[in-house]
Amino acid sequence: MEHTWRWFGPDDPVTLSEIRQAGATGIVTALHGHAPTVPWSIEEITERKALLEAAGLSWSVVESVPVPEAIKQALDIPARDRAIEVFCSTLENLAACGIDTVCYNFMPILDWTRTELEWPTETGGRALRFDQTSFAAFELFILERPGAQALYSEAEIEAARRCFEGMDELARQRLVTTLIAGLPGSDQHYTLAQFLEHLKAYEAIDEDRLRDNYQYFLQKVVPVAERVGMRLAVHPDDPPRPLLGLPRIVSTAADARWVIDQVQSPANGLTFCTGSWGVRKDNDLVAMAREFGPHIHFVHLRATRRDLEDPQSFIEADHLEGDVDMVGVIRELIGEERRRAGEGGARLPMRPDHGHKLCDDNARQTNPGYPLIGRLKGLAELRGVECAVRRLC
Ligand code: DNO
Repeated sequence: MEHTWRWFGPDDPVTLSEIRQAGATGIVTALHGHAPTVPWSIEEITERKALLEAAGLSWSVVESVPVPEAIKQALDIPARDRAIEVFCSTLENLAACGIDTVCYNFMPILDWTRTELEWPTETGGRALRFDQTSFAAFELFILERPGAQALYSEAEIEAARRCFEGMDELARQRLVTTLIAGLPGSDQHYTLAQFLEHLKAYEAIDEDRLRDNYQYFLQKVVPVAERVGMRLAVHPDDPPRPLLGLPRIVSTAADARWVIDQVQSPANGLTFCTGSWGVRKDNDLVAMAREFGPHIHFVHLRATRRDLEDPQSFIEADHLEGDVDMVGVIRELIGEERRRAGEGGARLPMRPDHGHKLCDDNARQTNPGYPLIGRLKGLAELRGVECAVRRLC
């Protein structure tokens, strides 16, 4: 696999030189903060690419080209169609610059979601965590989302109330910021009032309707991607289930099958994110890596561990110590890579996804989930597994 590393651009406290030292050869990045209504220009893309190449790295994958709400909601048809045109122009310009893989997601309003960014691990590091009770406390007692009570049992509401009452003002504020002020990569920041407004827009959009909107998007975008030699890789929902009454439609193996079936094309593929898919016990990741192998254009390797008492809560574990059978997944991916090599085919970029804050990571303000040393450790462990599997299988 090609070893890549997510970099958030010139403002990322982790430098390109450090990334090379960590052992990555490819960069995963985007023009973060770019105006969503304007295509990325050839000049802007060329400039960013040159910066990476001057550091001895290549621009391996774009993560992400954002899919605007106008496309996901499709409530204003001309605005939706304009947004799709912008998305397609960005794909064309990226392809013209020699970039061939783009990750995106189709999660309504919120990208990935966590309730804790500094959860102490047993060995003294800091991890990201999703705690279902804290999340319910936010939804029920801070956001006070109309209709939310119906989604919870009495016992869950009671636990959420106790959790809410146990938090001081600062802790409540921190939870809000963590949930809706934007984790890295999402480029979206909301106040509570704006957030409720956005949620309202989804009152008329159930799962079927969101699927229709996604299908329309794929039917328009995939042919353009195929024509310019671009591989699209949808990122799964994180966590992989509906939140806040919003539909989520890329959470299971059946969903992945659905995506692939909408438009049969080598351009229509997946980001195989073990961390996101792996939160669900009913996702058998080894079987999924085997089944979807030819459609996997990009790989995120990360492990989560579900809580024993509440499997809806999870911690981001060490890369090899979560619920996922990481060795089994890597074995499947290497099998896929060998199959591709036999066909003279496509590269398979992977990145160590997220990492604990370890040692000197605490001395700098890196993006949540994206410190240097924690990811360096993750990459080293994953490369070790890869190397052993290659030798032995
Ligand atoms: C989190 C990431 C996500 C991902 C997007 C892809 O660390 O995996 O933000 O980049 O969902 O569009």
